[in-house]
Amino acid sequence: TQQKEPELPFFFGWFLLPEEEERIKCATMDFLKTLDTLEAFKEHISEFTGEAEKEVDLEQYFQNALPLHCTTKFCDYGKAEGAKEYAELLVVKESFSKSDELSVTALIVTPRTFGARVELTETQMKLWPEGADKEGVSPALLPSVESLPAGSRAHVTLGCSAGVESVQTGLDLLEILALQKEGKEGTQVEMELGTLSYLSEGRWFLALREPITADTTFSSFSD
Ligand code: 2AM
Repeated sequence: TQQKEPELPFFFGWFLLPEEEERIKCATMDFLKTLDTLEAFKEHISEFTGEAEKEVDLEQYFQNALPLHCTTKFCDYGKAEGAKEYAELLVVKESFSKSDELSVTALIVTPRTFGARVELTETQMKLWPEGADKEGVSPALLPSVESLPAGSRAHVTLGCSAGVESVQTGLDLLEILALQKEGKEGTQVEMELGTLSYLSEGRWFLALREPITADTTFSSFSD
C-alpha cells in the first residue's frame, strides 16, 4: 500500500491575531490618509495616476484579501522549491501554532504595493528560509540584495493596487532598501509617526519613530 504524503500548505507565516489586525489596519490607514494630502506626495502624484493633476485616494487604491501576515515560506501546496524541506524542519514543527510578537519598523508605499517592514529577531530568523530574500529578484537587483542583511525582505503586505500580486511587496521593499543603501534618498518629511522619505518612481518609505508591535501566531494558510 502506498503512503499518502501529508499535504503542504499554500504558505507558512506569522498571522496577526484578529484584534491586532484591526489595530494595525487602522493605524496604517491613518497614515495613508495623511500621505495623500502631503504636498511632497502630490508633487509626484503622476507616478500613481499617470496624470499630473489627478487626485488619488490611497485608501481605495490598495486592496488586500488575505489575513494580515508575514510570509516565511511560500510553498504553493508543494510546487515551490524547498517547500517540503521547510515543512519538515524541526524548528517549523516546534514553532507551529505558537504565539510570537512581530516588530514593524517601517511602512512602504509604491504605485504597486503598501507594506510594513518587519524586523525579525534572531529566534525568528530560524524560521526564515535560507535564500528567501533573493527568491525571484531580478538579476539587476540581485547584487544589492545580496549585500543587505538576511531577513531584509520580511514584511506584511497591507495592500496591492489593482492587478498586482502580493509577492511584489517584498520586491518593492528590497528595491527601496537597496536605494537607501546607495544614498539615493530624496525629499524627507517629518510626520507624527516618523520620517518619510522619497526614493524616486513613486516609492515612499516611512521609518517609524517607535516600532509597532503585533501579536501573531506562527501557522500555515491553505485556500
Ligand atoms: P507576500 O508575502 O508579499 O504578502 C500568498 O500569495 C502569500 O505568499 C502572499 O502573502 C504572498 O506575498 C506570498 N508569496 C506569493 N508568491 C511568493 C513567492 N514567490 N515568494 C515569496 N512569497 C510569495
